[in-house]
Amino acid sequence: MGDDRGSLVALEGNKTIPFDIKRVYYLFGTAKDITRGLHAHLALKQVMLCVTGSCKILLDDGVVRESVFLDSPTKGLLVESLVWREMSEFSSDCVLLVIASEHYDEADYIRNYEVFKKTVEIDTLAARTEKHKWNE
Ligand code: T46
Repeated sequence: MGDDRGSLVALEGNKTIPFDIKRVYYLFGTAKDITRGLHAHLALKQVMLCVTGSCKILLDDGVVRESVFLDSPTKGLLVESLVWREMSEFSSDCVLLVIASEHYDEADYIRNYEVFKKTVEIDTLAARTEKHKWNE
């Protein structure tokens, strides 16, 4: 949305943001050579956007690793649960806004990559077993 006064972006739970919003936080003042994240979440879903500046987000679902460059306040990235994320290449003016589906809970974090891979394997196997049951 915008007019000759400037631009406006509205973020609404269960509309533009595809879940109930429980928490909003933002990262700023991160040095260019720093990598943050390096974890996945068991249940948490988030939408990330750079309200100013830019940064790179690497996403890894246990099979595919893909990088996305967030460089516009009109670009939002939905990160589902069980996705490993690494944020890097922060511009000096970067403010990374994160809209989260859950309150902060350290028990929801997987901070070890090998544990993450095992968790994805178990989750995939459980989903396949469930599907198989329905097909019987
Ligand atoms: C994520 C990325 C994008 C809190 O106390 N409350 C909070 O809501 C958050 C997010 C963090 N913290 C504490 C936990 C740590 O002691 O703040 C400290 C820094 O958190 P962390 O090392 O997890 O920061 P990042 O930048 O690596 O990751 C954060 C989020 O934690 C994470 O969910 O997806 O930003």
